[in-house]
Amino acid sequence: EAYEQAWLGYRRLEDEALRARYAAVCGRLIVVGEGAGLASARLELRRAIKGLLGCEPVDLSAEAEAGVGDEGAAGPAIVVGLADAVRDIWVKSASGAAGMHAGAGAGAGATEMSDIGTFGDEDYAIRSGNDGSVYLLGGGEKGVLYAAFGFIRLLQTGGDIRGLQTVERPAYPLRMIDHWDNADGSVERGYAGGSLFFNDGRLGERMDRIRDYARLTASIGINAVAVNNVNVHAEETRLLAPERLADVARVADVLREYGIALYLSVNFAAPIELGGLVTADPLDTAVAAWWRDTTDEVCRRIPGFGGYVVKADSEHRPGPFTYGRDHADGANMLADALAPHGGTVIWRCFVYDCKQDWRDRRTDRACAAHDHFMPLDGAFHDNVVLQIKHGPMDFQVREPVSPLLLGLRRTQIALELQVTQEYTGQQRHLCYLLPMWKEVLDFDGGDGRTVADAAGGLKREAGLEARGGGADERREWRGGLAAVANVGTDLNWTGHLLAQANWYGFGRLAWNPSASAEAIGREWIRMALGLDPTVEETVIRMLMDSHAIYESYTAPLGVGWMVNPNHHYGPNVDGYEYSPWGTYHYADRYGIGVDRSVATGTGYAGQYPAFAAAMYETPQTCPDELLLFFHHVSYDMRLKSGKTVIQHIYDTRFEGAERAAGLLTSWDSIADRLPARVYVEVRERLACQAEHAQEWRDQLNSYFYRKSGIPDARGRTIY
Ligand code: BDP
Repeated sequence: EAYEQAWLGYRRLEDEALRARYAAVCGRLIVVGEGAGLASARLELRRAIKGLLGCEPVDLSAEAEAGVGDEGAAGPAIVVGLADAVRDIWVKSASGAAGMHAGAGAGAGATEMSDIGTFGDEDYAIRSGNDGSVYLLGGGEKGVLYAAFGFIRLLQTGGDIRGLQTVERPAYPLRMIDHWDNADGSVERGYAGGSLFFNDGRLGERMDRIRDYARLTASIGINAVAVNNVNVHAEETRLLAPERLADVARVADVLREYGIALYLSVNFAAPIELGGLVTADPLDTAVAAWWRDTTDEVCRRIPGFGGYVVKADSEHRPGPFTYGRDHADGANMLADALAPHGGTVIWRCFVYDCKQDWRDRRTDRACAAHDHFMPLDGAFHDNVVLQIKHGPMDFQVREPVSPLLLGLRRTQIALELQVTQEYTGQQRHLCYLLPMWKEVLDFDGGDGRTVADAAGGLKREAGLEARGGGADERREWRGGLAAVANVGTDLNWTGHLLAQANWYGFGRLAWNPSASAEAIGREWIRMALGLDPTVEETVIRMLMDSHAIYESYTAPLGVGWMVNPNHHYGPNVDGYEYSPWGTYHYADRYGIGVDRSVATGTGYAGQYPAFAAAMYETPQTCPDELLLFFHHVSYDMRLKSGKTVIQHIYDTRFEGAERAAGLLTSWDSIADRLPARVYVEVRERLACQAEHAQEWRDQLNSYFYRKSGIPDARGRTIY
């Protein structure tokens, strides 16, 4: 059923004329060459054409292969293959040497293919031939697959398929999704049912669904997936055991057909827990040997294995600190084990003290990642990528950008985002995250080098040169973007159906970080909900407003953390205030916020490049939305908006709750334009959000009224 295929549902296009135009080209399919990626591309094209246009394309691949093209039946076709292979045939056919085209595409000059000689494995072109044929050309098999999905997207979004001259290259080599799935079938911070991969201890029971997952994931250009939780429990530690690898390999096989490399999250203490050694010291030769042997076996069983994801010395996870070693020692030891197989270590920088004394104001969790990792810049081996959360704390709805992202110049990095909505409404509330992610990617600290650049390794040569590094220090860049998955066994994948847009959007941004949040949102709407312009206009407004709405009824002005402990859903202003997690707002009767200035606070502001550091240093220059993240201020301080802090809190809570209710009204306005099931289930979530936003409003307003004693200037009811 289309519903269960998210944006690859391929419902029949309603516009008959459009269907006819597409069908004229899509009636014939020629796939040049063989291989798993090409097979996946062919299958997907057939499926899409059949669904969208209602006609099975005639597959002429075999005829084309045999060179028995029937010139009499000449007409446009879709020609799919590796750029090099197709070009060779193209050149031949243009010179009349072979009849490969089965009548298709002849006439487009070979010179137009000249630029594709430099294509990497994942790059692709979509080209129109003179007779209207469409050529889907990849540098490698992955490129072919992406070309096929790119073309299908054109059809789904009602695009013009004449005169195509598209060339696409991904901005980053690493475009990764991390699952926090546990072997028992649960998902840490999962809000869409259970694990797709695990079921009661077994891995890969739901192969059909995993295949659909691979299709969806490849369709947005994701090429790496870690299947298990970064918190690796005993059961998942055992995934490295030879008897469990067969299951892992079965899953990896399916992902590989879609150009996706499987990664495993590993337990740093696995040599002890699994290997029976007495230590996991990364500098111990027996430990290194255990990892080498284990990794050899993993890579033997899983061709194209991606590598390891590691959460070490964080939130009670074991790590190199236990042995007096640093994170470079730990990461490099694993990197050496993976290097002969081309694998990568994704080492997480979410390292901080989760047992701090809340009475001690000097320890600032926000400083931790920078403090731990900046001194190690340049110390990591070539196949280590440091994965850095977008903010210094933990995926709050508003945080400044992590200064570590811009600070590291000689280390490969990946920006870590959280698609699963742990702190952004848990897929019960609508929160389209792309506007926030775009702000992160575009942030530049004042010197023009953005986070998007840093994640792509751009402009880093300058840094290397500056410290005298020569060509041998320049390495192949492996970094990029990674994100925590928001999918599960729910039939619509994401619980809140509109949360699919975050999954879709993450992949599209990882492919091209300069695409706009709105353009990506519109694409998703067309693919998932159809081509009705009223639906599109309504839903895109809902998506684009939703992050601001969520922010406006939850924790104000960047302070964060006013949620219920543990599950993190719903308001609880002091829930984390007297806890060891480093998550405080310091509200008292005079004011609120965390002083992170250099002059009088924790010094965190000083971790930024000069321009940003100066901006954040004083309340006068700090942007309003981050004021309480950086400063402790009185309730009657005036913001740049002209309002006092307290009045801002009241106004935005009232507005936020109203606007949340407005989302429901918008959705209701398109009720009869949506499939009934989609309408009903999203409506239920929006109704719940509207109600819940009032709870947030009331609890926050009451708290701050009681703390400050300052009434609402507009006299609204505060309990
Ligand atoms: C926090 C989550 C926790 C994760 C942790 C992490 O609450 O479940 O294990 O991040 O990223 O946001 O390691």
